[in-house]
Amino acid sequence: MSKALDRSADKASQHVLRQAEKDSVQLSWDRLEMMQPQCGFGDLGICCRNCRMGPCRIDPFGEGPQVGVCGANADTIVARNLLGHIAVGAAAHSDHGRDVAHTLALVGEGKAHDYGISDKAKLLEIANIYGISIDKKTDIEIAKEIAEKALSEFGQQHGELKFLSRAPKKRVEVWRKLGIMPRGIDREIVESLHRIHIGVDNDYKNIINHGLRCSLGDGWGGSMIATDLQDILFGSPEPIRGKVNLGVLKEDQVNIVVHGHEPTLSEMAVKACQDPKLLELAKKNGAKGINLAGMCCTANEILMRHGVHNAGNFLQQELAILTGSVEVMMVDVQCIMPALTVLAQRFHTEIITTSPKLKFPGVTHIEFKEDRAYEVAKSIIRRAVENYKKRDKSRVNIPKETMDLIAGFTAEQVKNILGGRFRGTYRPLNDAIISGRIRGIGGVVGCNNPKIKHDWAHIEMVKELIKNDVIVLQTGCSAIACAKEGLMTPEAALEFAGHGLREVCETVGIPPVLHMGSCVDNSRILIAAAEVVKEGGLGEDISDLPAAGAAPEWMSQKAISIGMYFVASGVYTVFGGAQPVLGSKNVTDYICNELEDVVGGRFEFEEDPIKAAHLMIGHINKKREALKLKPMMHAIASN
Ligand code: BF8
Repeated sequence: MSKALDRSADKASQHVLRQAEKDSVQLSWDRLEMMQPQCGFGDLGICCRNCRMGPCRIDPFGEGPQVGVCGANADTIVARNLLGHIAVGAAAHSDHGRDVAHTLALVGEGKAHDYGISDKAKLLEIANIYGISIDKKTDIEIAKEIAEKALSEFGQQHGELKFLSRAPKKRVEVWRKLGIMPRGIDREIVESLHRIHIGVDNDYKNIINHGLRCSLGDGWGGSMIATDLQDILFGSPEPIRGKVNLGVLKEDQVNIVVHGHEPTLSEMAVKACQDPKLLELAKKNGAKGINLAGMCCTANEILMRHGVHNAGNFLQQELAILTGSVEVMMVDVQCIMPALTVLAQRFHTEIITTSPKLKFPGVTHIEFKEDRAYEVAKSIIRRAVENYKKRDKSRVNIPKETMDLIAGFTAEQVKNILGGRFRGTYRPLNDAIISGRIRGIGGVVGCNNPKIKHDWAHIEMVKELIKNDVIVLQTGCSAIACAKEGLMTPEAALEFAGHGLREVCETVGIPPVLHMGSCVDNSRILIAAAEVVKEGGLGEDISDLPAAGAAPEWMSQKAISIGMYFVASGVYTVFGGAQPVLGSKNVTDYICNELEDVVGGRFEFEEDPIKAAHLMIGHINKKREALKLKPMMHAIASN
């Protein structure tokens, strides 16, 4: 019997999964099965490979060793391993931010002619936050200073990261009191690595608290720099229509899939696909056009800004190649499966790496350079156009499913849409929450994971939340999952939202689920939360808000860093499945209970998406009560 229905909730993916079964193609789901049973010590976080006295492992049943060779116990080992994950996740996001700042610096120096300043308002806003005077300066001069300031924050040794001042005052006080204001982005990551070296930090709370600090350097630092500087360079997103799912691949066109995270190159690919000479060449080669489609977070970036169609999320990267219709999959960094190259060899698909940070042995590497960005993009598109001739049309098998969506809801756009472009304000949102039309705000983000039926947990959770009048903000692969289900159309409010939320969505003309971008754009959710606090009537801190976060299908280290900075910012955050901490009762207790008294937010682990949604709703209700808000206008929906 086919396993496709158990593996994915998405019809397009099921279609390709069935084909893969027929052809005996090995995919991530199969590799997961082959990996069983997975290492229980790793799962519980109680193995340590940090030095050559080890590897050590703690016996979870209490019968064998309870300390490693150096004497580290389960608490120390689990906390250290978790801090390692946070540091890696924060590094990935922040290195992305660094690259964007570097591109802006090159623009400022006149060395990256293919880019310019696309959002002057954002340029001035960020200059103001950084305290850069704009008097008698050109945009380019201001951009140069912003880039220098942003780049300096990576290696900054003392003081505080500037963007943290965008958080509510009370929140900043919490961080200062606890001594977890990040000083520099890289500094906190390096210190994390130092602390987990053999014989350094042994106090699990001290280790986790540094994890909070390091993650704040991601959310309110590296990721926020990535988001805001990308807005300056490429333009801030505005609500825009698009299409999502594998059906956006075209049978009669050259298909190029851009996969990864950093939009510096994919922005150029968007332009290069419209190059008249390349279009002409495509026609000469028998194709009707050049079709660019995105995958994972770089897809979210170009969808948000240009409406470029989105071919799917993390678990669909292998499936896209299996359609036999992809001429080139061009990748940059993060979430690129090493399995792609083996799979591509079955077809004519060429994988092209573009970042010096990510190469595959024997795979074409065309290095991206900011100073000749358009040229590089064109050369890759040309390869794809030439490769079209090698496509075996008899093996093309593109699922027909696509779905419309509206993307492009930034913190600023939500404000403008609610309050009107000329008097942008969060007042209507706050009032809707205060009056009991909207119960609260849910941030549902994160990855896919073959351990959980693809997309299923995202969709179930989000439907349950909106049914109960919780407006949902989304990013990353989670956003793509719900977009495919049709939850990001205004009509979705009529079909799926509770009465109160539906009224608000109908009045304003927005979907009940708002696509806020890629994973670095979780920083947009932080800013939106800070704005809601600033607007007044819902407490003085993010931790006062009737709001909750979730990552129902999480798998990456970046997801752990994101979760940590949400918790550190005061948000109750539910992960669909435990982080590797259960081997230490103390660490689990600290991050899932005690942290609430420390930073106002905490983790919860719950695999069942409906139960998880109700945990979020319960938390939101608790916050509503604490704020003495009016009862909800409409009763809670039953299951
Ligand atoms: O950065 S959601 S699977 S693509 S890690 Fe990766 Fe997870 Fe997708 Fe976006 Ni984020």
